[in-house]
Amino acid sequence: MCIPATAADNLLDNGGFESAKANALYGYDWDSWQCKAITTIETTDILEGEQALRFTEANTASNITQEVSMTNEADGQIFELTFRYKLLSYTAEKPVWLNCVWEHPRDGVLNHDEEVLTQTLSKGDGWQTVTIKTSKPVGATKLVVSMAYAKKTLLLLDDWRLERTEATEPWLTVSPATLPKSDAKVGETKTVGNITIRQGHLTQPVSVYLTGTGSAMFSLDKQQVSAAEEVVKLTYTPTAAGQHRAMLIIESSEVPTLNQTLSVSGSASDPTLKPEITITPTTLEEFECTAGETITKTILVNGINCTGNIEISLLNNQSPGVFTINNTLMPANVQNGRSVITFHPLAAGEYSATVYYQTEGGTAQRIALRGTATSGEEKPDDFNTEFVFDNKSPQRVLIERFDNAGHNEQLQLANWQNVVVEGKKPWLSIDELNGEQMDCAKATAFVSGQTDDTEWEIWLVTPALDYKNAANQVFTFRVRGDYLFDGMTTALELYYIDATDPANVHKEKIAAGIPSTADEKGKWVDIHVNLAGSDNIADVFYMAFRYVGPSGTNGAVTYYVDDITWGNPNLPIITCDHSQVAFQTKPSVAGGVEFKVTGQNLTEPIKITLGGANPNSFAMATATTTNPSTTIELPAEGGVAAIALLQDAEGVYEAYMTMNSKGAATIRIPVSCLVKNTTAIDQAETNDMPMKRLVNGRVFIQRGEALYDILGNNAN
Ligand SMILES: [Ca+2]
Ligand SMILES: [Ca+2]
Repeated sequence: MCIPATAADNLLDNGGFESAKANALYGYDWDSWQCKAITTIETTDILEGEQALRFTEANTASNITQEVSMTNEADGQIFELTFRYKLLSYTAEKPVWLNCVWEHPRDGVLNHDEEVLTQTLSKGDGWQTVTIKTSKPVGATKLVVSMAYAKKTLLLLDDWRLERTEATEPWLTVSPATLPKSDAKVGETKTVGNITIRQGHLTQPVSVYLTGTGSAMFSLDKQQVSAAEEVVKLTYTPTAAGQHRAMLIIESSEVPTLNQTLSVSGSASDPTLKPEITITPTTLEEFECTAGETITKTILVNGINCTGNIEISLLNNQSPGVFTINNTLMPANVQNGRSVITFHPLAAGEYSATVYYQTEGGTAQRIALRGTATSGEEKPDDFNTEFVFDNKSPQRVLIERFDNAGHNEQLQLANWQNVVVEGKKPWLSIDELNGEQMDCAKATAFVSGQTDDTEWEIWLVTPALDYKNAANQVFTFRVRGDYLFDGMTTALELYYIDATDPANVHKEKIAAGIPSTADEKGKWVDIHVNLAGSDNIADVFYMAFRYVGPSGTNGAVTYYVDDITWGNPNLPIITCDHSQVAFQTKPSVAGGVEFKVTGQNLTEPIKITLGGANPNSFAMATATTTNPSTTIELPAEGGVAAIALLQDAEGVYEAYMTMNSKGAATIRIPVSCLVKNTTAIDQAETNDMPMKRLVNGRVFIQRGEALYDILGNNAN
């Protein structure tokens, strides 16, 4: 059992001024005290121990100061600070005063207990004792204990104390707050740290234990602490090479809110194995930028079985300062250490260098660096301006959803082409727009603050596609146009490209119905282009989006494209059992037709809306709707619905039903109803044929006396 540390431990180092070392400049150094005055050791007029501090000369005003770390003290802990001093001589009206402060790592000096911490001290006769109390502000890490004195003040100091006053609530502190990573060889034992655990007002012992995958590699010299202050030793004895991690838990079963957890990690090497450095990636593409710009690339470094540090050096660096590295040393068995290489050319030209990663006994790894800088005046050519069709590895399936898009960054996807034929901005990727998740491709010729009307032409070309071997021959995409206006000259066009003969590339525009009018702006539209059954399509072909339009702020619009697919075996499709709906009824008699809609691979419900010439003359209902409406919804798998009409006037009523669901091509079903006094329905009735009735807003089917709902259930 340790001897309990009492609350009355003096937290000041050398508070009794018993330790002094001769110093050529000021006479003596007093350990942790900072004192820029000439002092000597007083051995007769003392209060405590065998000596006191004596000022022998004080030509300037100064102070005597000690910084006390408070990192491991409980917030709110009250401290008692006792100063004992004897004024030998002085001339100032205010010869001595306190100048103590609490400090916070982020906020600096805190305005806390100022009235006691910065008070003027009495002159008095003989030894004076001043005792103040101050509490630890939340998050403070340091108390600066300081007494200041005026010019020509000579003093004796002895027996200064900084003590904790007894807390009344349970408390527990652990120091240090973090533990360093340990390195050891297999079979060796290294001390990770000595952890000081302090506590008060706890009646049950505090448990100390290790947990986690690597905990067997670490050990503690005790499992419980109950003294006011106890030190627990944590050691690392790896039995196998590798990285080891564990958690050190300091747990009070009594007051769980006081529990603390420290991460413990160690790295073990086996001296019988060859040290190895691995780097990712192992090669870097050329650094390209305009002179004056900066590009960085990061290499991840891992060391295994290394016994010495990993040294990083830059060799063959002909133009020092153009290529630089962020560090020259990494710990022996670093895990994913970040070695950042910076390219910062100040002039146009070509640059090269080599980075070496080496460790004692290991094989060095190297990466060749190449960089090209263009002069600032040149047109930036960081995007492609030429098409390259290689026809290699055509894809049977293409599903591009632009996940993990950047924020208005150049769209770069393997095997895709992003080509600026004319203009200054390629296709971009965009992650979000005004809070809306986008993750799609974007094309625009909008340039803020510019009214230049140069015609831009920018292309996004898919990878090579396999026509014959695809599961289906349907090319799909979603598209949305923002800022569309009637009469605009900007267009987003869909192209089919046959590059079988690269010297004679054939591009053909396909009418796809991409939104282009003001009332279509801001709405996503799913478009499916079925290329099945065409003899004219090359075995290997490409699809492409071409944005063309004026740049600047005059008339530029923005198009977004997402979910581009080819041969998608899980193609979302909406089908309807009617390609058109036509029926007849008499004035003031409801007529209607039910229809069945099927959804395949849909993730969202099917929405059916009415449009066309007389949409409001009709009403639709599903088996579950009570009020027929011009808008209904069926579940993603589809279902049965009905469309009906009830009009007083004779005539032909026409509309169309639009059916859509995210990802599926929108389908349109034309609807027409002839309202006439003598109709085929009359004949049907007399012949006891089934007919439709709209009863209380729902469509029913009447067969003789029996009434059925649209799902065929008897409704009598
Ligand atoms: Ca003393
Ligand atoms: Ca997307």
